Amino acid sequence: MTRVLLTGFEPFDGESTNPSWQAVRAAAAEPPPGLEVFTAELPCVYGASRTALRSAIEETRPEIVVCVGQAGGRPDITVERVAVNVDDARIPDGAGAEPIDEEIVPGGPAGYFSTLPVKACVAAVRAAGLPASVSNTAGTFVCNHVFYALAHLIATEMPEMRGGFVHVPYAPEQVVDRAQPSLPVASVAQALREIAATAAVTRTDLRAAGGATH
Ligand code: PCA
Repeated sequence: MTRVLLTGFEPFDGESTNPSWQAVRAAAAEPPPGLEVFTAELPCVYGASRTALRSAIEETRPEIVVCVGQAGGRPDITVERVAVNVDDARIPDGAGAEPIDEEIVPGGPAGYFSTLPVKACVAAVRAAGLPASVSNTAGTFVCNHVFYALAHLIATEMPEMRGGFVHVPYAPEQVVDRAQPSLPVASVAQALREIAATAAVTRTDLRAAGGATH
């Protein structure tokens, strides 16, 4: 059995739900064959999110970590390629903090690449009939913060672990009164199962185009 930790976030920005945590729970309730899936809900707070992630990793000792967050406005499941060493908040976090251009790890590398096979994960979600693409930015809010902290942990302390970040669209109930894209939580959960199962068996990523011109 491959040990997998899936994390989601608490609601933020005035929302009453966060589809990342809903989908993580649904995915873990019916884990793919061969995977033992653990879950943790992270606060949408700079610093505290990272501490909670570390505690969950120490408790569950996963081989693979997939952190998941809501990216309202994106139409598809996006597998993040890169985390950057900066906190630059457009909105306050759950504790009211609004850091501007602060390093997440002082003196750390400018960026880290995901250690998940991002192209293979995108291909697996598409093969399951769901929309997915590679994303080249996880933003500079709490999701990027957690992704960078995870990648730094892997690079400096836990080299045998692999991990990355996946952003998911709004759930339909969040957008009933706005013209915004959404995906049912059950579909997002299926996509997370595909990603976890693919990461567990794929060491060398697919060589497939997944870039963007802008
Ligand atoms: N999305 C936010 C933080 C929490 C979440 O679910 C982000 O993309 O940074």
